[in-house]
Amino acid sequence: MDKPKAHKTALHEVDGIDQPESISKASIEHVTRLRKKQPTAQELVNGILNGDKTALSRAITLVESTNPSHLEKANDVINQCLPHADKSVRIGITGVPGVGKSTFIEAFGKHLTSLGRKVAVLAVDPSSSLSHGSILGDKTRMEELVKDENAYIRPSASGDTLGGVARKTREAIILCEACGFDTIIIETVGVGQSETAVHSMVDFFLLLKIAGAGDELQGIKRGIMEMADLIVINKADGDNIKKAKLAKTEFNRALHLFPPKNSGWQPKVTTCSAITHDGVADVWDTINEYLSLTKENRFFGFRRSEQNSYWLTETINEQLKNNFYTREDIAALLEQNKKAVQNNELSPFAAAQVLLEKYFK
Ligand SMILES: Nc1nc2c(ncn2[C@@H]2O[C@H](COP(=O)(O)OP(=O)(O)OP(=O)(O)O)[C@@H](O)[C@H]2O)c(=O)[nH]1
Ligand SMILES: [Mg+2]
Repeated sequence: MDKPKAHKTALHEVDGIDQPESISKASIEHVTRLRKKQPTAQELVNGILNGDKTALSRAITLVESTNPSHLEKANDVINQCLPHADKSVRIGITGVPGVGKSTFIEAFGKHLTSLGRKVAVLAVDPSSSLSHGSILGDKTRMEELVKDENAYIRPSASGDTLGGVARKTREAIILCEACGFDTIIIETVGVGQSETAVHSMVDFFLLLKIAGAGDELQGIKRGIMEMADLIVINKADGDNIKKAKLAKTEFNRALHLFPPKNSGWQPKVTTCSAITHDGVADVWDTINEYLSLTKENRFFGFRRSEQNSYWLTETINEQLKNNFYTREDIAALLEQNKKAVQNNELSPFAAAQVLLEKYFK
């Protein structure tokens, strides 16, 4: 190939040699074609049912995609996975930043895989949309679990709304279960509304705490404590053991003040150390007690079907809202009406009516 003569300036660098035609074009095209080839829904489903984690990851990516053309394929995959998805236990774990969630999940997850269970860890963390989830950085905190072939760790889906992120996680649960993971751990940071979303997709909800300076019960949102089936006081090691035991007593007392749960389960408090692993096995024993009770009194199945109908309406709400706000004509009219409302020229209700009428016409 002839190249135009380069100007002889001080900035000119020596030309490299041209790639021999025979290697480049054909093989590069071939590789590109292979890379671009997207597996079909059926290929993904087959892979997932065979326990293939790569297929699982690709399917979760598909489910998370915001590209409308992926929706049909994603739904196809999920529907085919659904019949294989009901043999698991789903555990939600929440706690404020620094309480030791990642360290605990590493210890707990390793304990579970040592018992022959297959563990998937997912996260609901809408705040991490940009950084793509703290779990990624966490891979160092979960070093052993990441390497464990019976474990699968996936960072939080990204998205604008908690509802969107949560729905994608719920679908990811189904895919993980179809892939053979029988224990699903959903982690969330205990700072916002995300606990409620996680609570509505799990069988068992675990609140991780650390012993403070006597004021254990302050600063916890009552709602979160009410959701907990088990409060685990972490970092009960070294000098902290005594404080942790004291906190346990206080939490126990507080829990007894709550009305009894529909599950028939009396929430418990326990201490553990994610570092020394003391008490980690007890957490799993407690979850098993809960499972025996709620399977016997049928609450387990009842709750799962309640959750299914909740997610049906949630998904409709979410998609209607999205569709409404992203329609260009609506967005323009909304902007216009907002001004009118701010200037008291139009009541908020009248403005809403106009917009909804336009939308549904
Ligand atoms: N002494 C002691 N330290 C712990 C224990 N568990 C976690 N830590 C330490 O606490 C710090 C925070 O732990 P993480 O596991 O990252 O906490 P996290 O809840 O995942 O934090 P975020 O991801 O920021 O929400 C780390 O320095 C851990 O080593 C424990 O049981 N005992
Ligand atoms: Mg963490």
